[in-house]
Amino acid sequence: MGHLLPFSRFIAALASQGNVHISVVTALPTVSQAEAEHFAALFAAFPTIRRIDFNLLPLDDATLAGTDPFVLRWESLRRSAHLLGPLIANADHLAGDVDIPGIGRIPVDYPPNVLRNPDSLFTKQFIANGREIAEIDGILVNTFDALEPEALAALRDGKVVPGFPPVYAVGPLKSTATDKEAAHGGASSPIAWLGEQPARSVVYVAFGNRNAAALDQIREIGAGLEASGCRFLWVVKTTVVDRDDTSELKDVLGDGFLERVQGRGLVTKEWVDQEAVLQHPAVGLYLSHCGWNSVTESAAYGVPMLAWPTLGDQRLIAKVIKSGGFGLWVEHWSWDGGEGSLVRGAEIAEKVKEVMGDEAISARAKEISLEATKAVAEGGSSHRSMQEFLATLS
Ligand code: BUP
Repeated sequence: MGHLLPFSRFIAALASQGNVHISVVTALPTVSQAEAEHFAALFAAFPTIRRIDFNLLPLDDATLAGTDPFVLRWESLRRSAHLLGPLIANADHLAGDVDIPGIGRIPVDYPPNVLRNPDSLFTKQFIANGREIAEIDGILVNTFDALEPEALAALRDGKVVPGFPPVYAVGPLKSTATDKEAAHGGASSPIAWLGEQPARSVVYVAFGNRNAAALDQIREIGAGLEASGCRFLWVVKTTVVDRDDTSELKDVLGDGFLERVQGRGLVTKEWVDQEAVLQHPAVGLYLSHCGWNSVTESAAYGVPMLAWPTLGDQRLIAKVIKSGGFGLWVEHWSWDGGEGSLVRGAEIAEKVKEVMGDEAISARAKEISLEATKAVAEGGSSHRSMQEFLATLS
């Protein structure tokens, strides 16, 4: 902390000069809780600072057992130093970052990739729709004030576009009976299985409706879950459309996987009642693709998240998790299938264990969930927004 404090004071002094673009390289994982909290407070206080996560190589060296953790930190920095140059060089290529008034600077690779192509049909629709939005009567959003305070304030205060229409944040919207009809029930259902697991012990793993991972990535996820030692409930998708999926789980997951994890891991290709899963007391972490519904559901039920965005707007959504402090986003994890992009099981296991043991994240997730409950209760921000919206109809 003796090094970190003067550095962050220097950063604050730089930031107060105005018109200075600041990037801060944070070495991860942090050694102490105090350090983690200090970083979180720094980035919360200066949202325009670009954070570059420097994930240190793990120190698998038995000869160092018993060494002072801060000395070990120097050693891992020393051994990872060769990664720093490429990391910073890559950050330099972020030309094209997006400045959103009231929000700050968004790195160029957060918004959907397709928007970088001005000729794509999607980009043309996006721009035309964006212009029209400023003309409409109001906007209903499935979010709540405590989840996205800056974005909502920026829109409502006219910082993004002067005279922007009213924004009614009415979330989190809860599931209805029709959602549940699609989920399979009975004694072998995931909910029955969760009932047999200890509190906060299970990692729920699901990557949404349309994110089919490549087979080698699926197997690395399996290896990671197995190596983490945690219990897990994993919804596996191998095709973009479920009715095309004729594969057998045991072939997808590889020889002996299901037998090895029997009892502590449940793997399914079926649609699960995700809301029921997330509100189950046995669930302690959601490893997620960061679809917006999934994130609001996890926030509503206070489940910490490990963010692994795959496509579209999911990196922007992962940023909400990071800013909200209720999860961890390992920014270099991708699904692009490019050479070297495969995320290895060992790293997945390490991050799963890290978030499962992170009390600050868990406490923050609980806080957000309380905020969500307050928001929709009588007199809460979402409840009031809903009333204001209804009043415009009469
Ligand atoms: Br898979 C699955 N059960 O098994 P998102 C999903 N869901 O209830 P999307 C289940 O579907 P993007 C399952 O609770 C959420 O409400 C889940 O929506 C539910 O992701 C919804 O999270 C999924 O927004 O990707 O639609 O896959 O939004 O990025 O297009």
